[in-house]
Amino acid sequence: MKTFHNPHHAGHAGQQEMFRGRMVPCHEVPARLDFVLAELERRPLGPLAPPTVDDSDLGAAIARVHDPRYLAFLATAWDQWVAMDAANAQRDALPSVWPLANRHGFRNDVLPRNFAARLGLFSFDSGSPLTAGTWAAARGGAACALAAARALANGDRSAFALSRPPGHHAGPDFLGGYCFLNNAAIAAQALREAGHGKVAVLDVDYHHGNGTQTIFYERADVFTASIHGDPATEYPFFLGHADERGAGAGLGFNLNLPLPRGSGVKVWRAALDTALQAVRDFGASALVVPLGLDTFEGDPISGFTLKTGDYAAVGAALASAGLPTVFTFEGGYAVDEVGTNAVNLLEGFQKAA
Ligand code: OKP
Ligand code: ZN
Repeated sequence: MKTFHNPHHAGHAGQQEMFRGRMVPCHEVPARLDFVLAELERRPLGPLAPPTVDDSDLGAAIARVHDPRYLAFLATAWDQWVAMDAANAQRDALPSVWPLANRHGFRNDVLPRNFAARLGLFSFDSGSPLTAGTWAAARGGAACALAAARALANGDRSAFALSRPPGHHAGPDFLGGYCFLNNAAIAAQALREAGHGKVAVLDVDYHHGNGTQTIFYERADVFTASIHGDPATEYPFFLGHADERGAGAGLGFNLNLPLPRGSGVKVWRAALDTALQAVRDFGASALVVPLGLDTFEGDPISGFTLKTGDYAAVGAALASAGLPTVFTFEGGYAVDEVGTNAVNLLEGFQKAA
């Protein structure tokens, strides 16, 4: 399995996020990726390289998944932030005001003139700081996803897009949950365009992949499934319920498997079997796995209890789908263990594939 890693990831290093009523150091830190890289160097699964995709291809692949108005905002957001006040160059941009989208009077067609309002319009939480290096890092992550999809198109059976910030919470026109560009969706769309008629996304991060779900919600060609903490009590709260099954042409092509906080490996593995059966029934010819390791018992912000020794079997179960597979790196905040857990899963996949 080739790994494409993002050389620009460390340029995205938020200082603080809003967490339970106070500002705390960001959970989503550059060291997360460094631990995975270090473990891949100890236990190689294949070549490690930065992605090589040209700029116009990359721009086109991103624009297949995200709205032009959102991309125009994101590409210049940092400059807009600093233009408001030169002192902002030392501070992360965090939103502090949001429109209530479902209330009377919300005008999605009007781009606010104030940057703070624009940042609110395009985001859904106060935990996702936008920094000087965010756009370059997010774009580098999209390049990893595109390179991984292309590796499959060239005959590889699997590929790993190792990047941060993560992507599965980013929607067509919104950021949040530490995510800015949806790497998994970009990979899935690239696989569609490489000739796969049906692509499945099976999200194993602790948190519901609300961005990915939203991107493909009305489509029948990309089946999205997610196993996650029940949004009744867990982030991102407003999406991820079992009765969200897709809409329009996409009805029946979204599967949410919410599990109670505190769930252990037995319950989680049963949900994985359900999701894998649904992927088989759908008839996908390629699979994208948004790979979060925050299902781990030691994760500081999550509530499942999987152990380091469980992940190899999870990888083997994913391999049982028998599909060419792209993995994108998502959550996992027990930084010291995230590399071991990730490589355990990927190695388990590769040995069984
Ligand atoms: C990202 B991924 C809100 C912060 C709440 C956000 C968790 C994001 C998880 N102020 N925490 O799915 O691992
Ligand atoms: Zn997560």
